[in-house]
Amino acid sequence: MEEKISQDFINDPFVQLRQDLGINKMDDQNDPVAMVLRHKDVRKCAHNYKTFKSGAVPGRIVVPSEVDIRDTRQIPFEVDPPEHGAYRSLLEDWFRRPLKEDYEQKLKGLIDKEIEKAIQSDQIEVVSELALHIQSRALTLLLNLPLQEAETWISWGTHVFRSEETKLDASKANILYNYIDSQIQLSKDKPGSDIYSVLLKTEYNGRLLTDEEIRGIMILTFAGGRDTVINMITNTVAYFAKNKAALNFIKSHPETIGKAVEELVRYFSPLTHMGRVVTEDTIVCEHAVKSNSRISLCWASANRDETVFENPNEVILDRKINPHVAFGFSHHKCLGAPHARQVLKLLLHSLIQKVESISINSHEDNLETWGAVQRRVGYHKLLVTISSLK
Ligand code: EMZ
Repeated sequence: MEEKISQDFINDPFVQLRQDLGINKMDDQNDPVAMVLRHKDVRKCAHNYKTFKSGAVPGRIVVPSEVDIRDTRQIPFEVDPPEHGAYRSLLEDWFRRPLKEDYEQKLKGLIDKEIEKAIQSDQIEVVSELALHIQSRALTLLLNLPLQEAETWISWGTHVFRSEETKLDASKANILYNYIDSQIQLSKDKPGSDIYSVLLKTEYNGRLLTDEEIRGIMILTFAGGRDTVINMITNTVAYFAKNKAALNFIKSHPETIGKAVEELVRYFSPLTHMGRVVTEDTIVCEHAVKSNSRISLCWASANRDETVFENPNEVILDRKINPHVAFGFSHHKCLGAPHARQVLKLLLHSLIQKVESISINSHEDNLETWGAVQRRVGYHKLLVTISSLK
């Protein structure tokens, strides 16, 4: 019981501040952020794009801010309505392909293979040997590129802008930018059916997308769905290791997998928060915020709001009402969400079909620090043994 309490504390470190103040003030590279913690306020601010904008200097709405390592605007993430919707509608069909049956079958085959490999090893490090591999190989389907291309992405490690030594690593970011530029050039020279070739033919406002716009779309595709998906997979494996009954519950109730996916995403909230730049002096949750300062929408805190979710610190795999905001809310909702949901759904299918139990041999937490608050967003390392269903 004691272990459960301390674990919940790490998972919902915002509880006291959310209840008492509704805001967590923190500094980020001398550009402070007021984190908005309550579900209702998060949704209200997310909806009000005129006062809380995404279309600021590229990189500034990310916390920690990426202004020093990035000039390219990520699209549609750093664009506000109405342009946001216009860009989004160009991309939506492509990013919804994961819901098609033949795509799903391919993705299932790919994830099954990774789980089978994991079962065959005596021990596996989940972050670098399972989650990163699934994320990168699954991405080849989303971008419609050969599977082999994933080897390059795997070599970059879990985050494209962060390395072990530094939180914002410009030289690492440059590897990604140069890679994207060379891919755009390759598709110009020899058009195919990959995402770059498709974007090069796409029209926006009666003209073709520019290279800079394509770069912005691709940086988002690589950066936004990387550590988030990796944390999601790693947390899920750890969760089933610690809760064998939960794995058995899904085995006997596979029809709950859709709800289980939403619940695990709510509970783990792989992206803690996302910033906005304030356009006029205003009040958020009774706190004055100044024009040109930053707030952030704390999805992780909103998803544990006890005024919205019953028993918020419990994973209820078949939770009926689940208005979580883990993929964002209102205009800016995650473009990669259909893909991420499919990856998690098929991972659950694979686990219930192939796995008897999982045991954790050792782990190293991945803790984030937001002002006075620390949150465990995932693991740096998670060594497990996965045993096969007989
Ligand atoms: C940005 C962000 C997008 C950012 C929805 O989240 O994800 C972060 O991991 C990246 O560092 O650049 O893409």
